[in-house]
Amino acid sequence: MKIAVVGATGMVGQVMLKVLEERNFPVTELIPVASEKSVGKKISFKGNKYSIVSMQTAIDMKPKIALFSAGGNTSLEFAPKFAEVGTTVIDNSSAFRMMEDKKLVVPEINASELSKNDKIIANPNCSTIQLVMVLHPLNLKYNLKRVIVSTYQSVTGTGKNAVDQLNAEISGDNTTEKVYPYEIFKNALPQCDVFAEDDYTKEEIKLMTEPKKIMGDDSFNLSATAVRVPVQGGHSESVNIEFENDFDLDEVRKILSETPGVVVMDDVSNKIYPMPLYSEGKDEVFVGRIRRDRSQPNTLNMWIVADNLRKGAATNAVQIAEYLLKNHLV
Ligand code: 2RA
Repeated sequence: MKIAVVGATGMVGQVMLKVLEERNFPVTELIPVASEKSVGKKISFKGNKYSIVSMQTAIDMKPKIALFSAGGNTSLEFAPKFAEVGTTVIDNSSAFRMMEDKKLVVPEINASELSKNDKIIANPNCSTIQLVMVLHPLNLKYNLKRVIVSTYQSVTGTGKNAVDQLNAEISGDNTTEKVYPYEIFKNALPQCDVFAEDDYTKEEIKLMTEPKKIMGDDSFNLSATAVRVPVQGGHSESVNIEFENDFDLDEVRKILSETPGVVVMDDVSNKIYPMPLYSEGKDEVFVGRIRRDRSQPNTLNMWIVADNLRKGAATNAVQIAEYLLKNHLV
């Protein structure tokens, strides 16, 4: 199958290529796309060398699927052009996520919504994906009433320049270009993305809106605070969940441990809990510190960690492509 990866030289694009290889996705021809300055450069994939091509060249090659991770403006301009030539686009930007006529998909939750008519499919925000992987099975059992989430997000979510800023600051080089408004090393920035309405950031608004669309349920409330921390392995989230109905903690752990793609790491007597240093490079969503909230009935706290570049982006996108292929939707 002819597959394009748009943004092939970016952090997520590189992980998309890695995941396509690891999962042995049936790529017969790879079409790597990046900015004009990268056209002609070679990249390796499955032991072969491929030249990076321009967007128009890729469109003209009519790939079956195009995985996009090149920013919202690029997606808005070029995803429809790929769709016009019959390509199915899986887009990792926020451009199409909340559009009425576009599907926002986490395969374990709502892939069944997909049809042959979906030519542009939105991949959810990384911090959303790990959250809904845990919320969904619990919602089915206990009915969510209100969710409060505080995130501790990896600098990889901002891209390579942010990782470079952190590593430069760690080495004492404070001359590098600042991606963030402040130093990130030894710091925590209560700002992921730009501020929008009601002094929430765009990241927080994504966390408060995308889960309802993915889960097909707007009966519960969400409030979010997104924080950037000097970490590289993945995003962590402290989540407080109030249900309509009471729950049993052992049953909660059993439900989550039986949820595909979720791993329960919850044995505090042995200091077993999820941490981003150990989630890096893995595709599962790790959950621990599961405990009843003594301050309010029907409420629990938990800690959720995942590699934001993998299940939070590249792996989820490739899993959507696998679903499309398996169900003859491409
Ligand atoms: C971030 N979720 O972490 C956003 C985009 N990847 O910055």
